[in-house]
Amino acid sequence: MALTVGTAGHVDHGKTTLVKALTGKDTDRLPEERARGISIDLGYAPLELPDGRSLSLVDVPGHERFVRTMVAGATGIDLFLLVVDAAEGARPQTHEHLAILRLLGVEQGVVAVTKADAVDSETLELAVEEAQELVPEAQVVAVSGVTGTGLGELRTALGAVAAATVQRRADFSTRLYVDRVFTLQGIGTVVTGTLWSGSIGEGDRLRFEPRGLDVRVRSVQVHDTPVARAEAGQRVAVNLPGVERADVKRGDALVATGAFPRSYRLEVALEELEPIADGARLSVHHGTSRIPGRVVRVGDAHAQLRLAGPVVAARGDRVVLRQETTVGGAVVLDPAPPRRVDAARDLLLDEGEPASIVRALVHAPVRVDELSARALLSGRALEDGLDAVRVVDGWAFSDEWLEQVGADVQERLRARAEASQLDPGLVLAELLPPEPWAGAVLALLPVERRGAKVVLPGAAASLGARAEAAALLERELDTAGLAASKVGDPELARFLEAEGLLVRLGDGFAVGTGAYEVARDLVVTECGAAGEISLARFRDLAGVGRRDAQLLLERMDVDGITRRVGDRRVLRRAARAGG
Ligand SMILES: Nc1nc2c(ncn2[C@@H]2O[C@H](COP(=O)(O)OP(=O)(O)OP(=O)(O)O)[C@@H](O)[C@H]2O)c(=O)[nH]1
Ligand SMILES: [Mg+2]
Repeated sequence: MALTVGTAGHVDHGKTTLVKALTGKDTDRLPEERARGISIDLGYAPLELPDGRSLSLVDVPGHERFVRTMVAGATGIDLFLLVVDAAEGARPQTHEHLAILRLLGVEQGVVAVTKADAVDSETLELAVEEAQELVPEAQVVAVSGVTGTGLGELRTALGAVAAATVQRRADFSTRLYVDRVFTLQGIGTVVTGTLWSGSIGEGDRLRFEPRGLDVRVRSVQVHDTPVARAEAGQRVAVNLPGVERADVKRGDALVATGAFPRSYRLEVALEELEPIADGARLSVHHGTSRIPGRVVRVGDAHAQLRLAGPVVAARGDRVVLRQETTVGGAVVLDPAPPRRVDAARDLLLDEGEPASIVRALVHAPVRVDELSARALLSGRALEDGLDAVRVVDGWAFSDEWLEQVGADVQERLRARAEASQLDPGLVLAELLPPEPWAGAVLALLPVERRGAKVVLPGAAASLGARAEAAALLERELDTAGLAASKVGDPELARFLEAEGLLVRLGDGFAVGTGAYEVARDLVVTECGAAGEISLARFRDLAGVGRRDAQLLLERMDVDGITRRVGDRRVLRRAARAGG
């Protein structure tokens, strides 16, 4: 498991000197850094430990003007190496860096009281005591970057802490925040960063967010050594052909395509060092980026950060909030929340239970793959969370939502059944909104699918109050014989036809089923003898008026018995064969 250790501490307290003493590498490589004798940008070096473990070391600048850079370096680290000058003791950026480490959740580390060679033993002892008070949970080691005193003990201490540290965020897909971009002659653009999660290998297709630029990885190095695949926690340099240097900058994220949302809002749990007012404007430091933002407070402990630019984050990420100084930090609850704030939802998200998170999110149906693409849950946590909901066809539905929709749907079907006992069903489009999940949810609702219709379980069409009207109509049709009767209730007509009691003709007319069969036999017989039948001939044979004869013949056309040829009809082949 690869771990990264980051320095911290006040300007000039000896961080870079100590890094060089530990690793042999001078990370102050910029001409301006050399000229001014202070660090300006982040420096990187591999650190080999006595137990064979190798760590990545990030050296940060201590000057108060470069705290922003320190934060960018510290977001990717697992352990801290806090450096305190034995003569000076803790100074403002000692405290601020320590606060930032705590806000970022970097709780494991070692304190080096350095420049031990420059003070007397009494002063050194006092400095060590003070450092121990400042960071009670960490081991304090007295060292000198110049004489090398204490370096062995410091390495051992770092090894012990590393052995006890578990890498965070390992669950998510590939994600690297760019801290450097440069061009190498004949090679092209290279970006570097700490790989937060996932892995990066030759040939991988990844995406730069938030700009949405698709790239292919040509080669990968870890601390200047080529590797086939870099793993989470490592310092990685990625060569990207076809990418212009100007296309990418510090703060961008190199991620698995579609695995993380791009958002202008972060829903967070606040950690305040100073009171942060509703509406406060501040800098939001996330990954290696810094984005201006505004705080919308939600309840006592939560907030929505509205950002001036897009951010690519995941649930559980830490951010640092700064104005002139560091005023607080926050833990991301939802990296792409709806704009409308909801205190109850924030509380649920903050509970951290996968089940309550899924419930908070699945207030409406959500695609399962979207839950992971929104960087809210992954791996085990996602599986656990999905146990709390119902999943059909890749859609997740919460029990609460299902209950509500189920009640709603039953209510509508009940009303329909009352209004229309003859046809108590509704088609899907009449029952549910035209959403992509409408088909999937049906299986979870207390309803029955019957053909194209949805009905209440066990519902059957019945005549109900219309039974009397039906009996009347039947008698009327009986008396009318081949003459067509007008039926005032089309639904009833449809129902009785389905029951085999009548045959509907055009214009709302109908005849009894027996009468229709008689009429059909007349036609078939006549056509058998004469080859065809005219309207007038049929009218005479049936003994009905012209209109009724017409309606009967048209129905026979529809039924595929006859076919019109001019003003006559002939039998269709099927009817001929059958008749
Ligand atoms: N005597 C003595 N001098 C030291 C020691 N470590 C650092 N120095 C001196 O202290 C000064 C600052 O050292 P740096 O290592 O650049 O300090 P830094 O913490 O990296 O400073 P920034 O990156 O600008 O915050 C330099 O002049 C170093 O030579 C030490 O152990 N003993
Ligand atoms: Mg330095």
